[in-house]
Amino acid sequence: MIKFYYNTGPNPMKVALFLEETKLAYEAIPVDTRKGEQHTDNYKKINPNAKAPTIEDEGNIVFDSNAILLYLGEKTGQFMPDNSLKSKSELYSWLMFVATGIGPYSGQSVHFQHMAPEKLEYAINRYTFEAERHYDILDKRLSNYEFMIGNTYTIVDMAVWGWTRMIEKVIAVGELEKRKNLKRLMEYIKTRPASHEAEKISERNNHQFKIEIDDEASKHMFPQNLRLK
Ligand SMILES: N[C@@H](CCC(=O)N[C@@H](CS)C(=O)NCC(=O)O)C(=O)O
Repeated sequence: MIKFYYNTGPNPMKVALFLEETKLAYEAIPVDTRKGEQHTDNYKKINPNAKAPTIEDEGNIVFDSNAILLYLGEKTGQFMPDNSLKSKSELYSWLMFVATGIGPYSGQSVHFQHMAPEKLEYAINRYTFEAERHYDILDKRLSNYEFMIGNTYTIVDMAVWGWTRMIEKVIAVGELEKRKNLKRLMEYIKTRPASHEAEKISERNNHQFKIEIDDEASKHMFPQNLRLK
């Protein structure tokens, strides 16, 4: 059975969606990053980057959400486009665009608006600008295609879903409404029972994650701040 190390952040949620869509058997194992569980030696053996998610499957360890989606997509053959090089060119390009663009810019945009000890206008402007630009690119792509890769719902749509669920926190309230095509994709995924199962993963498993971002949580999640003192 797949071991799925997760928290309820946008990156693990993409994987939760895939697992629920495919109904693969899995055990959900919480990694409470606000309590520092990502930094234990045991966890870093399976995720050297000390973040969630990670999976263990048949002796294989895969970390990084988009790598996990690709691994599970290839393993099952589900939610993947056809095997042509043309489809692969699109799959790899858009999956990496989400991994290296949407994810990091969204993360920094949330950080500087909602987590940083000071409101730095320069940083907020840079990251909200880049986040807006990246979501516009998704919206434009979806104005030409029903899904990110043509007419098929794939792992790329799941990767997009993970962060777009948070767009109001990433940019501002009303930002999904401004992007009608992206909104259409989000509404489609909402009609799928798997997305609701994914959203309830911690509740179903009775896992209680720490909610407060207090000094303890900040110490674990933003270790760079120690250098400021
Ligand atoms: N590139 C990684 C990023 C993973 C990531 O940032 N995970 C967050 C949850 S969404 C986390 O574990 N944060 C805890 C920390 O930064 O200490 C991926 O896509 O899996």
